[in-house]
Order: sequence, then C-alpha cells, then structure tokens
Amino acid sequence: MKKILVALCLVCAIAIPVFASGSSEKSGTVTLTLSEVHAEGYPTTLADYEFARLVEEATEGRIKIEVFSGGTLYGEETGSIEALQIGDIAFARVSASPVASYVPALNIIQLPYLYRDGEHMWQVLNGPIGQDMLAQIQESGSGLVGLAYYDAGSRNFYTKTPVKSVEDMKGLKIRLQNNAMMVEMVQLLGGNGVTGIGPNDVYSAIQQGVIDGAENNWPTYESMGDYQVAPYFVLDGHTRVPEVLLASEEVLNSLDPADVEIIKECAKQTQAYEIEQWALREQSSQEKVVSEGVTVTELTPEQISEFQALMGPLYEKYGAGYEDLIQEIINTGL
Ligand code: BDP
Repeated sequence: MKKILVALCLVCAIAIPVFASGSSEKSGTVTLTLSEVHAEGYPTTLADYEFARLVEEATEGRIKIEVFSGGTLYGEETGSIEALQIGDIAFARVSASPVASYVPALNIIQLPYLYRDGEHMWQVLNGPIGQDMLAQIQESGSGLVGLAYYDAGSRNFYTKTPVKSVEDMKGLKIRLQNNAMMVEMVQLLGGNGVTGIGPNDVYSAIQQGVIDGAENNWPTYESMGDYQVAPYFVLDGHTRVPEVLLASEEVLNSLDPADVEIIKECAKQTQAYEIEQWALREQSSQEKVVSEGVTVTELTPEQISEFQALMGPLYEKYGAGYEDLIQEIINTGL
C-alpha cells in the first residue's frame, strides 16, 4: 500500500504542469515576480507597484506582477541579477552599480564626479547616450533587459567617526555595492572597500565593527537605519548612480511580443512618477536624520576637488575606449 501511495505521489508531482519559474500561469493569466531590496513605501518600491498596476491595467488583468520588497527574495542585488539571467524571476529593480559587473559599459554613466548635478544626469540618461546604454544591457548578451532608469540622487560617505576631508578616509573600511570600480574608488581615496554585504545588512555590519561606514543617498541611509550606527554624513557627492528596472530576457521571450511592448511602455511611464517620489523622500529623509542628531559635514569646492582629483586612474582604466563618449557626457547641457 505504502509503495502504491509513493508511486501515485510521484505521478502527481510529474503531472502538475511546471512553468518557467519566472512566471506562473493560471487560466490565461500570468503572474510575474519582481525583486526589490527596499522597504514598502520607498520611492523605488512605490514605482514597482505603479509598474505592476499599469501592466495589469493595460493587459486587462492577463499579466500580474507580484512585488517582493525588502530584499525578501534576494538581499544582494547580484543574486537577483543572476536569477533574471536564468529566468528564475521576471523583474528586479536594482542599482546600475552591480549591473556593471555584467555589462561593463554601464560604469561609464556612473563614473565619480561625472555629472554637475541631477539635471545634468537626467539630460544624459534620457538623451541618446543614456538610452543607448539602456539598450546595451540587452545587446551585450547579458540575458538582462533594461526597461527604465530611476533616480537615486547622489551617494555620500557615512561613518562612525567624522570624515571632514579626504585624509580622514585613510584606512576606513567602507561597504560598497558589488562593483570593482567602486572598490578602486575607495582605495584611491585611502580607504578599503568591502563588498558582499547587502544593503539591509549594513546596519549590523557597522554595529558589529565589520566595517567603519558605507556610502549611499539620504533615503537609503535613513530607511535602513544606518544613521543610528554611523551618524557622520559627509556631502562629498562622489557618484550619481541611477537605479534600473531590469527584466529577464528569457522570461520576456516566453511572453506574447505584444505584451512585451506593453511591459516596456509601462516601465517607461513609471520614471516620472519615481522621480517625483524621489524628490519628496530625499527631502524628508534628510530632515528626519538631521532631526535625530546626524552630523552633516559640508565640504568646500576646494575640498571636493581633492576627492575628485584622485579619480583620474578610474577614468583611465574604466573609461578606456570611451574617451569621446565621456567627453560628450561632460559637454551635455553646456
Ligand atoms: C541604494 C539603491 C539600492 C542598492 C543600495 C546599495 O537604491 O538599489 O542596493 O543602494 O547600496 O541606493 O546596495
């Protein structure tokens, strides 16, 4: 009897249809998974839900997108990128920084001190250079499809001890995203870059003394609670790294091409919404951490130039072969 039951169960297991794991299908509707490291209410998470809403509406409910926020699926964005490549999930909203490990050309649009300000970055990203980079994510054969850029402001160092000039970076262990160029950036500033720690684990890594600090924008610094353990924030503005909404090429290929067009269109439509949410949160996060006692160090233009002056080797190494493009980026909007 026992043997018969085991045999029956095996038959059942095989009989249950198995769908590409990035999607599941029920009576003509498909549910696609989206991975997000940020919490509910964070600007990118709000944009993920807006994307899901628009896609569901435009496909009359045929395509549903389920958002897994807070890093519940993948705490490290590298994990979600690799899951996209093998079609395990359909979408991930990630930072362009770890994507550059798979599509090296993306380092060009996130070189330190490349943009004069946010407006300059958006002129580049929404112009031919940025759109070509977005297309290159797929054209490079990465298995990833770049759907849209989102805002993530500028990144700044935050530490347990005050950083008032580039000299204070000496010997500091700084957590970075998984990107070799960023590790070299911190080395050039005199510190040591540490990777492999997901953004949701930075707080405990600082608390336990594994690292002396990290670098990020106001909203992540506030949202992850890192300001409570690293209360010195220096406005060095070393990078502007856009967020990217990515899709799995394999999962998109399994869908009706007309639906893929709808997905691409809806993703583009969410950009303005995210930028709006971003501006609000950047302001409120800054106000919150300052009201809770964070020490913000502003640097003079001369002091910022000291940081910037050390970045030459990165432009030479990561910008090799892209000299004209970098110049075009610098000239954009002038
Ligand atoms: C935040 C980005 C998020 C990154 C995180 C990090 O929004 O996508 O994962 O930085 O530093 O600004 O890992």
